[in-house]
Amino acid sequence: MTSAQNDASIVDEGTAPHERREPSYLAGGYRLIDWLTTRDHKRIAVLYAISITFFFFLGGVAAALIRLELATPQGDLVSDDTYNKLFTAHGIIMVWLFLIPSIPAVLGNFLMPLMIGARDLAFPRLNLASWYLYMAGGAIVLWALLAGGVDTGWTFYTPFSSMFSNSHVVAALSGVLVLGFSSILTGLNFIVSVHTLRARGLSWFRLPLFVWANYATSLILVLATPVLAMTLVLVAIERLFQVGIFDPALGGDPLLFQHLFWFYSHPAVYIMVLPAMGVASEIIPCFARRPVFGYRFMAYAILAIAVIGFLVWGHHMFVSGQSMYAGMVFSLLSFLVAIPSAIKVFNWTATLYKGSIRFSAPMLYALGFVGLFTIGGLTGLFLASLALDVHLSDTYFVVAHFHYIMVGGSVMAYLGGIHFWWPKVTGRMYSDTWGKIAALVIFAGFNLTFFPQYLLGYAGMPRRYHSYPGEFQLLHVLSSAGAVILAVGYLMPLGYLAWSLRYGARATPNPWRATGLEWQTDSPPPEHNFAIAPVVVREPYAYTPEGP
Ligand code: HEM
Ligand SMILES: [Cu+2]
Repeated sequence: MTSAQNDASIVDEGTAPHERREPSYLAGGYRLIDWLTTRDHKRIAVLYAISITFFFFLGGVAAALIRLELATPQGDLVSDDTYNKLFTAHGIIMVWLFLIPSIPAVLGNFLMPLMIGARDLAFPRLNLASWYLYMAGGAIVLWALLAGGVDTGWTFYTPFSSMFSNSHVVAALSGVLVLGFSSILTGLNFIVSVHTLRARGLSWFRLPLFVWANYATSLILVLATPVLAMTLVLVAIERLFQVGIFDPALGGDPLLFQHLFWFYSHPAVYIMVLPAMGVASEIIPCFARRPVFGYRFMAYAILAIAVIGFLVWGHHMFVSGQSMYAGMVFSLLSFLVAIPSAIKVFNWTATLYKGSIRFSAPMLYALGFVGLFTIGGLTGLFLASLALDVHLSDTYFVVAHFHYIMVGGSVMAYLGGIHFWWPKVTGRMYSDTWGKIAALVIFAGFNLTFFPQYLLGYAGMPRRYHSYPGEFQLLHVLSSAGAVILAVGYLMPLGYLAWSLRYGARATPNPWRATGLEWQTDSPPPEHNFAIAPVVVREPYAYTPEGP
């Protein structure tokens, strides 16, 4: 594209690109086999979207049963053993089958090539292979859960997992291992693509923050996931061959497992939240009609979070018996990671300042993300304080903390991204009113579900128990009631988004008057993304109150 065509207003009028319209990526072959053998990053993104939506609702069923059990103090709905299996299934599905792939594999796959002005990712076949690995890992995990389940918690703590549990630990581990390879390959693909396929004029500091976020996430995926893979293999070896690695009775060290597990799993929480930050950074400037505040700081903050995130794993082990001095260092480093996170929150807020804000559905989700992420992050600081954590560790306070970040934060942002890019992906507009209603229902349901859990945890309710003293019941009932509202909220988009596929108005190339390259091509984009290779001549987020 020339600089003139790069001006979104020209594309908006639907002139040049519309006249010589290439068929959209959806038009090239409708059969199942065309989809299952596609190498188009956009179709692979759709495959991922369908698969992770399935797992999201499956994990949701487990959550619903957990909340139902906790509505009464007695452990009466399911047995203690079944309850253990339920929260393990919920955790494994939500972390590895939904949250880790959600934004990178769905929105990232669809948008990374478009945003950097490329025809596809660097390795399209590898991209398809990642999806097959994801499906294989999902099938193995599903088998483990259906064949009798796993009762270790998603954290697989040893020596329980390696020596004592009578459930399908090895099968579940194997599934997660395969899922790990899927993430590593996606990460690799993104890294190589950003380095080699950027359009002419698209220097690093002109990249959309969504690209920066997914790039940093990919670095974590590639560097941390192998540690998880190795750790899972070690657990399987100890379990299958009684080689002493983690079990003290065999001469092993149980804390070694926790170090290795959290060395992956703390960075993994940033795999879940950095892409969400990327989504918010696209939506907020667009609906405030303002350039993102402090673009470079936003990019550096992403990198800082990715790097410091590797140094704080020991904050999950304050009560494990690790050295007090280690605890102090991990506490300090955990406070440090809050600084770049806070910079991002301040900069999103500053972007809104004097903006001409439109509260459309994607914006409501993005603002919900910022608020809920902030609450989650701030309560992380409570947990990072050594003395407080002794009181709060393994209570519902921790459960509330990570749900505020992973559900209030990441899931909210994922939904915001789905609403923002839905016209681009499908070529259809959905009802903004329904989008807004769903966002509000989700926001209300979420807070009613999880805020009481902070109070419960502070009052001493331990996590992973299926019965509890009667005085906790009121807060538990509130939480379960909130979960019903939240479930309704999550089901709503399924309805109006599906409806839009058939009856929604046709989307123009750039319905939100956004500045990213992905809006400079048709909705839905042609198979090779751009009719003419784009040339970037401007800084990102060149928003003005009236025009693009
Ligand atoms: C300001 C940044 C953050 C700080 C200081 C922080 C601090 C902590 C601490 C100290 C714990 C351990 C609590 C305990 O076990 O007693 C914890 C648990 C947890 N955090 Fe955070 N956190 C932060 C951000 C995040 C983010 C961004 C995510 C996810 C996207 C996250 C997800 C989790 C999870 C999943 C757990 C519980 C793991 C488990 O035991 O199952 N945290 N956090
Ligand atoms: Cu952590």
